[in-house]
Amino acid sequence: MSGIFANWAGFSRLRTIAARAAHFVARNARAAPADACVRRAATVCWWSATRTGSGVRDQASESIFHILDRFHIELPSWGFSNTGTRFGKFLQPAAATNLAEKFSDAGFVHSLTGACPSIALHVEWDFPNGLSDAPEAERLARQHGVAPGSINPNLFQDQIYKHGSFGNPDAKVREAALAHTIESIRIAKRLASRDLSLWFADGSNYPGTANIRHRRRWFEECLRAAHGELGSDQRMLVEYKPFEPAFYHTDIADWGMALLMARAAGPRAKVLVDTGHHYSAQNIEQIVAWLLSEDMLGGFHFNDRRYADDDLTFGSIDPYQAFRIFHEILLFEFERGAAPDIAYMVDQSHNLKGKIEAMIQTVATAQELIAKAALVDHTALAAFQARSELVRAENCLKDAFSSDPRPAIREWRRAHGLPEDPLEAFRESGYLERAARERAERNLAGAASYA
Ligand code: PSV
Ligand code: MN
Repeated sequence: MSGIFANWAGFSRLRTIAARAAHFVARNARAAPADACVRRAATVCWWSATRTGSGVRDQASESIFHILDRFHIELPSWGFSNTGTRFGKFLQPAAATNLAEKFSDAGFVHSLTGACPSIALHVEWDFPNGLSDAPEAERLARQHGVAPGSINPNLFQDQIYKHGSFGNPDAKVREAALAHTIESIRIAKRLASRDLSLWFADGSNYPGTANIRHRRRWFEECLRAAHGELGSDQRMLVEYKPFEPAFYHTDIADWGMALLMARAAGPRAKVLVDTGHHYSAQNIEQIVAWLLSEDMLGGFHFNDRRYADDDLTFGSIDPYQAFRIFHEILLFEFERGAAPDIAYMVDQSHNLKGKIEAMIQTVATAQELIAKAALVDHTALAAFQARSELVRAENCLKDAFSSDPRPAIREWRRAHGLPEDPLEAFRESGYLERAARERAERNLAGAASYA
């Protein structure tokens, strides 16, 4: 037994709170018997007042268990290898140097967190020989206990993509980009991966150098053609990004453009929200709410940013923003009575932090933030919103955000036979040291300079 029931003072405090709440409920019921809203608010007041004590910790824990049981996060294969900024790479001796090591690292994170059953794969980086590499990925998936997740065509690195892929004015380049996308769909089918995840670097650097409307049409044509190749159980996710590498216009620069593109592509195309792909002031949770109400939210790439696409650890700069995103999703679920079909994925490449360590930290942070969001009292919130009780409504979010779900999360981990502290378990495991010994030579041979 822990928390408020663990000592008598705590128990007395709980009794006092409960008595006050009962009085409050009774008084409100007498004063306005027909006012269901006030009665509900009173009930809510009791619920929130006791929420800090373990009398309701059971209820809170139950909500947390319930959300964690179904909250899965996909890890990116590229997050385990040595990547860097365009100014260079700081090499980590333990970074993964091939697909087998990426599967091994992802599998190890899953074994410690119990929350990451799949790994996103990037075709160019993980399948240098295209479809013929798929059986090896299948074998590695079995060996390391993580399934192949979203398949990401690479439509930005080949020299032919200097002026774009689906938006390139040269029809031959568009054809090549489409052929690569179709091969990626075949890889996905072979691996029973549901989602084809598309991000385009297409854009231009100077005004007047590209016909924005023609490029949009070419995009729609290619996306529609690719959509036609999807299996009946597959989806296409269209990601947006405001700038970089293009610095004047980007063909799919924001959620509105991605939404229109997805609609033009076909019914199984949805929008992917990369949390880092927004300007600092943007209200991401509103975008999420709108996409949800359009049934167009397909997935997330989790990371954080101070400026834009900084690849910082999810929740490291603005955890309240991440919480508000989860809140919109859980509120939608509460109102609809069913969870939306969303692929949660990490998209982070750490140049300074240890890669596996940062991945575990990310997963734990995401679990904490969604657990907090699961503590929002939706019924109370609806009542307060209906009555425009602004401070009470706002506090429904703030109270949940400032609650500490970590004891319940540790309990959840214990209940699932997982280490209570996955980061500590990782540090004690010796995995990093072993990987560094085995991979250092290969990693150091891969040093690259900016120019
Ligand atoms: C582009 O910045 C992006 O977010 C896309 O999702 C790519 O696939 C990924 O990063 C590559 O790191
Ligand atoms: Mn991304």
